[in-house]
Amino acid sequence: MFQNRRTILLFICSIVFVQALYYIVTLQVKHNQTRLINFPSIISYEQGSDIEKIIVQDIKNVTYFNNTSISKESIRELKSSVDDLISINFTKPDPIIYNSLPICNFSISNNDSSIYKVTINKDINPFNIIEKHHGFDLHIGGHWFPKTCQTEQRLAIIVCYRNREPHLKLFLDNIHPFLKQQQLDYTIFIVNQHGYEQFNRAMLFNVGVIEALKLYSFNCFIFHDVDLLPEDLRNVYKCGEKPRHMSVAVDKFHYRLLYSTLFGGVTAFSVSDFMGANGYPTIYWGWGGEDDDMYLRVVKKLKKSITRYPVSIARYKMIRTLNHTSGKPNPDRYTILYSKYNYDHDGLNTTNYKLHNIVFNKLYILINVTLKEESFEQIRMRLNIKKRETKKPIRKKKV
Ligand code: NGS
Repeated sequence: MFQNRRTILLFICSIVFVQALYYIVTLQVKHNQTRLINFPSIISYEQGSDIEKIIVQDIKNVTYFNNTSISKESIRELKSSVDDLISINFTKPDPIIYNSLPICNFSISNNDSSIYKVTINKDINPFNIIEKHHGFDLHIGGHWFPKTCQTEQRLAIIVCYRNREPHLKLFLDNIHPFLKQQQLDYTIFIVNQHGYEQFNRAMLFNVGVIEALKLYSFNCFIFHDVDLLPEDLRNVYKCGEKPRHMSVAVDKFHYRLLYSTLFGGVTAFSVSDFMGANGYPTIYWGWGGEDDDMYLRVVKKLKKSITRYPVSIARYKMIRTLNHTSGKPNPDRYTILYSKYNYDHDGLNTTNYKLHNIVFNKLYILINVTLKEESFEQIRMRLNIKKRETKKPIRKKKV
């Protein structure tokens, strides 16, 4: 009798155990499954208005790779998606004509400051006037490339954005003539964060890269704050062997670098360096820290150093507030920054967003998204970050 009861109990226990095991395994498989990116398709084409635009379909809950590391296959997968998007009217240079052209060779003499000094237009013009200034030779979506020479780089300028229209107008009015003079193949992406969540500058940059690569085989990315305007034409918007910090000398800081590891404002990455760093972090909500994190990614994950143009060239004007207040400083930024979390576990591969639409304006491509804010507790649990006392950064000597 006793023997029988023990056998039945043992039998029930083993069934429960097997079921639990099955449940855990299926949960794990679900979690690790890679969801492929959806491709947008055109839903409407508005003509006749001052701002001619193509609106691209609403896509809900787009998820990027769920793998823990970015592989070469992932890059290839993104690049192959370019072909699928020929349907979108994104004008590209005709390869046959283009390949017969000489390589563009933009260079400027160091002696003649009247040529390289940029005259900044400080008037805030309406969009239709800015279009009249610079839109006449732009392809839809603000794509521009030289007609008389071929470029080796295809540049996407990714601008993080929320509710700063006067800044955007000044930015567009100034950046278009600057980039055309440098003879670049470029497109400007404005990644706009909807909703009431804290601003996440870094995640918006990742979104920009993911969406841009679906359109065209961009191989150079410049991540740009909307309030910075380059003042010197020798500050060439190209990518090099190493990630570059572009906004070295800003007028607001008396044209001096704030600290030697500063990596905010404007940065340039080749596509492979960006993938190699697993993009920007997604865990900085509110102001501060994400650029320092990116600096650490370059050094620790990519195992490269950053590069800069000289202070005399990498000069910028910062557009002053125009009634704009910066986001709330993130109280947990130092804890995250110094936690030594694994960069493979957060970045481009964990960039999740709700894509509302993509609008092909005359001067730029607008990407409207909502981001899902993670609490610090969720971030801590996900990345196994220990609680610690807030520590101020050690600012290194100015260089
Ligand atoms: C550091 C911030 C960076 C920021 C830099 C310059 O303290 O994100 O100041 O800011 N790092 C942390 O908070 C950890 S600025 O003076 O340009 O507004 O970019």
